[in-house]
Amino acid sequence: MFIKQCDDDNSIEFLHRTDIKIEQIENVKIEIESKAEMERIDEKINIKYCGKPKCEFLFAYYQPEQETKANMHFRSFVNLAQALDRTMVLTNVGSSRINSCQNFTFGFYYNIKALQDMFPDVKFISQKDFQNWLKERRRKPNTEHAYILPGESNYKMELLKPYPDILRTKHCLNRFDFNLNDDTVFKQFYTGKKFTRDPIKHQQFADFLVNNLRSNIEILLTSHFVFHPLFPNVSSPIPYANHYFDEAAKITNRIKPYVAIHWRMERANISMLNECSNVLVKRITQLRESFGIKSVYLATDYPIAGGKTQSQTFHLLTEDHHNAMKLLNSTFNVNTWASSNIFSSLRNDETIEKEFLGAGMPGIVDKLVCMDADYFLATPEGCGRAQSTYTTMIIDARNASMQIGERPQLKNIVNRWIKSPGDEEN
Ligand SMILES: Nc1nc2c(ncn2[C@@H]2O[C@H](COP(=O)(O)OP(=O)(O)O)[C@@H](O)[C@H]2O)c(=O)[nH]1
Ligand SMILES: [Mg+2]
Repeated sequence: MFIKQCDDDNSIEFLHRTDIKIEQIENVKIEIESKAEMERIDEKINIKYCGKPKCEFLFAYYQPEQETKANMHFRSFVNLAQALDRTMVLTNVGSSRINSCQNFTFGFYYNIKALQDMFPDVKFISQKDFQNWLKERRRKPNTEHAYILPGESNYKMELLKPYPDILRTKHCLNRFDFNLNDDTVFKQFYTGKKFTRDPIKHQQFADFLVNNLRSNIEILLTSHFVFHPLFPNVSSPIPYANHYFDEAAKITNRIKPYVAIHWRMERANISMLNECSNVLVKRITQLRESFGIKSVYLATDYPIAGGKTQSQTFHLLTEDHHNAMKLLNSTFNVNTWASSNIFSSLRNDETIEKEFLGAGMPGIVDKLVCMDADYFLATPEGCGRAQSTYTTMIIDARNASMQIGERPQLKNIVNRWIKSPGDEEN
């Protein structure tokens, strides 16, 4: 019976030696029995956290872009978790980011129930529960690491020298009690050039990724620097948590009927800003006359509440930006998230107040107010970042509402307040 339990060669060799005392054999027996006992305990812990004797997680601990893009990237990794039949960790959020260093649970930004409905086959676990699972585990689980990059002429994968220390310090992975060390397998993938242009190539890359990440490792850690979806089938954005809808409704109910302007000032042509503001003022005046619009709502990455810009990639803020805003503000009573007393019940907490004044929470409220607006004006070329996924998400939501007859107040989907050649009226 004892021999049967020995599944490693050292123990068998040990048994064949003649110089071993009885108590040493007893010690080995205890060790082996305790190993089996630990396995049993770990199985119970696994069942508690993932419903199975063995857990297999996917932990996409870092999304490289801000909220709208991070939302899309996160869905790519849910697709991957689904293809690999792994439980997806709901990474923390904050400051318009999704990554393991943030302070807030995923549910602070997103509606987890809606995410589950979008991906009924995928199991999810919160970052906190994932950490608790790791803490409880007797034998700490092993990891494998995958990093995905754009480029190279065709898709490929290579094995790299492990870099666990960077991940521990830079991505806060020292907060997780798993084995991440020089024995961990580190895979690096390249997507190949323009891999999303052709749906067949796109699918081939996705299959390559999935096939090379199939393993029975307990934890698959992933990160990337790819700006496109990893899989060709892209689902709609993960809906925001209910409290954003509640706060947005407080604003819209107070100001309707209203025109919402999304002015994404990042990357504006500085010499155009004055004209951008002038034309916008004229346009709003016309709209008020022709559509009986009462109020003006401004959503912008300009720091309307003072301090830093609302986009972390918006660095060049000049006197021209300030003057453009002054002109708008001196002409109309402009409503913004900063002039609306939103989230008042949450803001006595210092961490939430910091988040509230940063790029995350106001960005989500602004987006929802723009989706509901009677009339929507978006940033024209030259006045800022006209090609913005943030704006696109608003346009897509308004477009969908028009199609299904929801939001009957909508008078348009989107217009740019200065027309470029090729702009369509809608
Ligand atoms: N509060 C606020 N923040 C904005 C607005 N527009 C952009 N931002 C910020 O800038 C970020 C833009 O990044 P992202 O969402 O990836 O969209 P994109 O960079 O425009 O494609 C958002 O997540 C917000 O943090 C806005 O109208 N209001
Ligand atoms: Mg961005």
